[in-house]
This record gives sequence, structure tokens and C-alpha cells, in this order.
Amino acid sequence: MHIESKIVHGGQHPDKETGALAPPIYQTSTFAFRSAEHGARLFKQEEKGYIYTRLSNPTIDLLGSKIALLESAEAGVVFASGLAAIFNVVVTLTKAGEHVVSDNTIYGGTYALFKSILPKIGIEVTFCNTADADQLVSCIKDNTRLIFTETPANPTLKIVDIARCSEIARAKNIPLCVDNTFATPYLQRPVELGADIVVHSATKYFSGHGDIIGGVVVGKKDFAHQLWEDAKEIGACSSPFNAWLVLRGLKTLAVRMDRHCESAMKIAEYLAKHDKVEKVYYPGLTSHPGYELAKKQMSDFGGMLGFDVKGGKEAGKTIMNSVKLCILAVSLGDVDTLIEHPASMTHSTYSDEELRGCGINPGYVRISVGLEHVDDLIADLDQALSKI
Ligand code: LCS
Repeated sequence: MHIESKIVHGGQHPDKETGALAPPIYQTSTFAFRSAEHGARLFKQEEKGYIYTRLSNPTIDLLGSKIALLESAEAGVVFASGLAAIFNVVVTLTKAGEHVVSDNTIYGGTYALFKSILPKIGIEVTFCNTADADQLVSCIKDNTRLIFTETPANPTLKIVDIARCSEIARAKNIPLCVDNTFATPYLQRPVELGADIVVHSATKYFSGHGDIIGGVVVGKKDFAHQLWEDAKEIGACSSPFNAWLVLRGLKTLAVRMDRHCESAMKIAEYLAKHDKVEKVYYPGLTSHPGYELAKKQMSDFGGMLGFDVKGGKEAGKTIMNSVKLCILAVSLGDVDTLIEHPASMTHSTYSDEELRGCGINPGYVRISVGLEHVDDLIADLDQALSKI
């Protein structure tokens, strides 16, 4: 089946009892046992069934299995947020005294988790450019238990070679985890390129409508089972209603992504020709250093782009304070176009030196291209650029 059809039908069947086509929302904290013996059997995992929504819930499970299907993975686990998903992956695979290698260009919240929270529990993280194979290899230690990367990377749209990273990881027997939030499985499937684990902020393109916070992890069955076992005790579970909203949003993922990609390309081309724009960051432009690789590992270039405006930070601020249709807000992947300033917003957890180190310039402006008419978006950016 093509991915478009899996996106609509995958994992979902009309409800057996009622025929309801939309999946029921099992909005319940707990599930009644048939007897004391039945409850005990469920707790011992001798029989399948539901106990308590922090442990599992049919609406939430449906989302996990649907994302696993779309990502060509064996199983999926759903979390309260993308960051909860990433934290749970790390604590399932590592313990105090062990080590993680992460790319240095990742979402600022993930960076803060790795830089400030993991060391508190004795897990050391080395940041490097995973797009540079030699750098990645040189950072791996005997106690490295996880390699983490994000591609396209937030916010610079750096492209990392997933197949190359997975060869390196496999040779050392270390799991590779890829944050696939920007691409979604519609455009890129890291498991097919050799990655072991894929994480998502479901808050973004999966939901698509900017109305929930959620996260998903997919991988091999054994890993997903251990992740779920640990997650039960950590407690960062989704709500059934949020999982349902993601299932609903997902149905239109393919058509939304097509439009996001088409409009982002037009906006990138418009910005690249603008005399007040210093540089455009969009992997679909042949001038982008990751263009060839993106063409190889993605089926299109995504809806995220960024640009450096001439005049640095002040000029960037002028753009953000002048747009009328684009919304000045963080997050991404929504139907609404969102514009933001990574250095002071999504990546404010980076020091100035760290920002420079991964090429996030002070005036860099990031856009999550929405589903408005592209001519209206270009007109809005045009009037904002004219204010500089
Ligand atoms: N991974 C990526 C690539 C992200 O962009 C984000 C959030 C997360 C993980 C964390 O997901 P959450 O816990 O928020 O569901 N990115 C954001 C951004 O760029 N602006 O606001 C949030």
C-alpha cells in the first residue's frame, strides 16, 4: 500500500461493536476487572487487557501502532510530549555512568535536557556534528549507549546522512535514534535507512492543527516493550483525547505535507532573490549544502525554512514585529504559518558561543510554512522586509 493510503486507513478499523469509523475515545483512567483473578493475571501480563490509562489505553495504543506502521517500525509508544518521548528513550537505554553522543544542532529543549538534566542523573552527553562521520566516530566511547541526531535539524535545516550514521552506530553496536519531527514518515523513514529508533514531537505535523502536545517513539518490539515498561513508572503518558486528536490530524498528513513543501519552496525561492536577505536555509534549494543528500533520503524537502536578514538581529526583530498574516509564535507544523527567532526563543538554551558553533546567526528567522495561499504569505513577508 502507498503511504497515503496507510496514513488514512493504517491501523484503523471500524469499531467492532458499533461500526463507528472514527476510533472511540476511551476517556477513562481505569478499567474494571472481571474478577480478582482476572486483575491479577493482567498485572502479571499473563493475559492481554487494560488496567489503567497510565499503563495503556486503546485510543493511545492505536496511535502508537499507526505511527509504527507509517515509520516501517515494529512497535510504537506514545508520550505526553516530544521531550517526554526523548527522555524516556534515554533512560531506557542508559544509566548513571554511561554516555550519549548527540548532534549539536537539535531543538533547544532537547539540548537543555541533554546538557542540564541528564548530567544530574549521571548520564554524560557529548555534542558533535553527526553529519561529519569522523567527528561522530571520534566522540564514541566504550560506555556510549545511544547516538542521537535530528534531520532536518531544528532550526538550521542541516541534513544528516542517516544511512551513514546507522553504519557507524551498527559497527559499534550502539542504537541510533533519529528525531524525524521535521520530515514526518511521509517524507523520510529513518528505519528504512538503518536507524533503530525514531522519535517525534506529535505536537507538530502529526497533529497539524496546533491543538495538542504529544510525542511518539517507534522501534523494534523488544525495545518498545522495555520502553513501555519503564514509561509506566515514569508516568509521562498522553491523554486519550490528545492521542485521538493526533489520530484525527494524521488522516490529512499527506495532503498537508504536499502543500507545506510546495509553499516552502516558493517562499525559499522568493527570499533567495530578495536584496535584504543575506542567506536562505532550505534543503530544497540547490545552494543548500544538504540538497543532494536531502534529495536522496527524503521524498520532498519539508515545510520548514529559515533566513538571515541583512542588518542582523535588529532587522530580524523588525520582520517579526511587522508580519501581519504570519503568526509570531514558536512550535511548527501547524496549518497557520508561524515565524520565530531561534536565538531568543526555541534555542535560547544555547549560549552565544554554542549558537555560533552550530551556525544559528543572531538575525536568523525561522518559518514554519502553513497552509495559507502562498501568494498571501509572500506578500506579508514582502511588506515586512520593506520595513527594514
Ligand atoms: N523534537 C523537535 C525536532 C522539536 O522541534 C520539538 C519541539 C521537540 C522535539 C519537543 O517536542 P514537544 O515536547 O514540544 O512536543 N519544538 C519546538 C519548536 O521548535 N518550537 O516550539 C517547540
